[in-house]
Amino acid sequence: MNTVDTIAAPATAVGGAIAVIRISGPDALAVGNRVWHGKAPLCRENARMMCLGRCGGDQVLAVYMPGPRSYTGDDVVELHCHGGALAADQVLQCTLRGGCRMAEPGEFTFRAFVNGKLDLVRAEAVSEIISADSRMALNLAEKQLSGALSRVLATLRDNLAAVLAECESHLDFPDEELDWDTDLADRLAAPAGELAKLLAGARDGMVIRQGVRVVISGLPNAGKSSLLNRILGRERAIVTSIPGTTRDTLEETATLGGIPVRLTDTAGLRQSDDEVERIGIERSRREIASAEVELRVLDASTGDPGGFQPHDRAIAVWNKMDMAGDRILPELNCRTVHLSALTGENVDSLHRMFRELVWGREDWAEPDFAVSSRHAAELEQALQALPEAMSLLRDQRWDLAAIPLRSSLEALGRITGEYADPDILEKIFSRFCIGK
Ligand SMILES: Nc1nc2c(ncn2[C@@H]2O[C@H](COP(=O)(O)OP(=O)(O)OP(=O)(O)O)[C@@H](O)[C@H]2O)c(=O)[nH]1
Ligand SMILES: [Mg+2]
Repeated sequence: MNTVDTIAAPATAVGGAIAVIRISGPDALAVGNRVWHGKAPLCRENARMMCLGRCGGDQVLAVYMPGPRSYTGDDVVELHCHGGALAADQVLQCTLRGGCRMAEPGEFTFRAFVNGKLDLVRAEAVSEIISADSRMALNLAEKQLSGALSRVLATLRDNLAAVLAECESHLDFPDEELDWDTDLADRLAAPAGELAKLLAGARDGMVIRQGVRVVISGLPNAGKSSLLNRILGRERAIVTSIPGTTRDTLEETATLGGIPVRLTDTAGLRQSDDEVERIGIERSRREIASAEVELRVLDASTGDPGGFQPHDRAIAVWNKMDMAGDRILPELNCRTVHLSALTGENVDSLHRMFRELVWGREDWAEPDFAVSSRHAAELEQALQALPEAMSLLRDQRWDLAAIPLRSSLEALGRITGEYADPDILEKIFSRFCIGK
């Protein structure tokens, strides 16, 4: 990806009523006017106004957004044409013949980053907004795009940079009797605490971004597939009164207690002579072993816990409570809910209990920011360097103390993109979709 070509790509997905072809770069205006013709050419006077004209034989609305006040910071022209793969492609081909190169995935946002419109953390948020599949993931991405995390990182960087600057001035004026700050090492305590706090939020970030892998397990006929359907709000899995209905594992994404989850329904656990069912049960066991949370469905109409071994990542779900009558159910040594997947009764308590299990407490509130695993790896490095810097500062080894301080600052810089190396940038932006 370079920043001198003029690039073009569809900015909308195929299948919409309208398609937008975006052009960005030094020749955007020239290309726009080469392929689009209206009453007047696009120019400064009609900038940011929708102008009706034609492109190839089609009616097309065009808008010119001069840099630097555009998404990319370059000159941008957008052509809004009829949706549909062919109509949009015809306009795109015109722009390519008119002098554009096809944009690579994320290249518009890459330009915005290079032009200083966004730091890397905010650029990453753009892609997270597009891929968000839960309300919580969307909220987090929107806050990150608005700069919530960037501001915290900037303050941290400023504090570390101030200590480094002072450390370096000791080197520059070693013999001067200046009014030295004697507590330079102590001034690293607050940034270290802040880094540790950010790292503590990394798990929240992973849960919100990637979701939790949840397996629904239990004896045949306990109501596992009914529970899956109830959580999804649609008849996804086959439900019958015949034990052994589900044979293969079945995975769906959903939200449970507002948390994004990948839910796997499994074949009921039992001894079976049927080869297909045996393979299915083997898959069930693998899923149970690898899931982060197990929802163990138990049939309250029989009261049989079916050899379930309670553990702290499990929720025991006594299902079919509508048929339990006044049966006394055995106490299980783990989180337990009583519900009916058939009637929906008390399913909300499963949502609540799941939230509590995942967040570790009831009063958890959505964070304003939570770092991603990429950020966390860099934060670890930034934090690890500080104890050494502190001890060298206490020994007044200014030259040596500057080294871990700089490495800590560089790690922060790799998060925001100040120091990011081209390979990392390439990797991050290639995950974007075309046209973003
Ligand atoms: N009364 C009542 N019946 C239920 C409830 N949940 C499930 N059932 C019934 O129990 C039977 C088995 O339900 P499934 O959801 O297929 O059970 P499963 O655990 O997926 O069974 P397998 O796939 O065979 O392992 C069906 O007839 C359901 O209608 C419930 O809460 N109350
Ligand atoms: Mg089933």
